[in-house]
Amino acid sequence: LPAPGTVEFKNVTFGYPGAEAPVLSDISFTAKPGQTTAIIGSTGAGKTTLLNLIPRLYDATEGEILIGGLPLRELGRETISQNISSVPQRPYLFSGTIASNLRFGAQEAEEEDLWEALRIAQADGFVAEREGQLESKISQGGTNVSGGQRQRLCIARALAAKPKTYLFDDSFSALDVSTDAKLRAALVEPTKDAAVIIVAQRVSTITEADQILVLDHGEIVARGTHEELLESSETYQEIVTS
Ligand code: M5T
Ligand code: MG
Repeated sequence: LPAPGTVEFKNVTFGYPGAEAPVLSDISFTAKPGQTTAIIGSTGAGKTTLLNLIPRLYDATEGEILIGGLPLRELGRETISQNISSVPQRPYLFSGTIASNLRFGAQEAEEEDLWEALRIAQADGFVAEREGQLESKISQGGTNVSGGQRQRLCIARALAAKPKTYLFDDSFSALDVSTDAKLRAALVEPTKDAAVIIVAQRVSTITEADQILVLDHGEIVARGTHEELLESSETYQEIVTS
């Protein structure tokens, strides 16, 4: 079997229930542990939809998704949530404390582990400044922290769970370029044995990725490293220069 955490798409096609045209067509790729797989493409290309198939928010219409070589459809909800952490495009905090939000996928985590996750996510500074720190209150939806803070808290939550597969949906584009770079540098060590899939808007976020998939109207139109795609893909060149 492939290593745990490996994500394989085999000829996956997906359409939303009731819609005529599929949103994803014949998608095949493998995201390996120890590697970063990036997905880039214009708005509406199907990037979020593709990521959402991995924790089974929806099931593929055709084709197959395998996690660590096992069919996703045969894995229970529990197994999926224990092994895959997803930072959604609109990250969500629920009413409670910072600690309870961070312990969502890691009930056993010690305070020290939570601080470590916050440090990696570049969120320790603003948490340290809040009255009550880890015990400071979060309102429903996280409306009492800024959008960028919410995003970093959700990244910290994903890290605290120590999954085998990380999904980041546009998690870095709300950050300024320097925080984005610091955060991604800090992520290298804690995610080095995991499969990391990053949806990005900014090319600078993904130039180091092991493979980049260029998605256009639900199809992978090119794939390769940043250097390879600069040579081979007009769509990628357009994204780089836009
Ligand atoms: C791809 C449609 C959407 C678009 C296409 C989430 C969602 C999307 N769609 C639905 O019909 N129902 C849904 O619940 O699917 O959308 P996406 O996957 O959200 O695209 P993206 O993530 O590449 O776009 P963006 O703007 O986040 O860069 O036709 O209408
Ligand atoms: Mg999206």
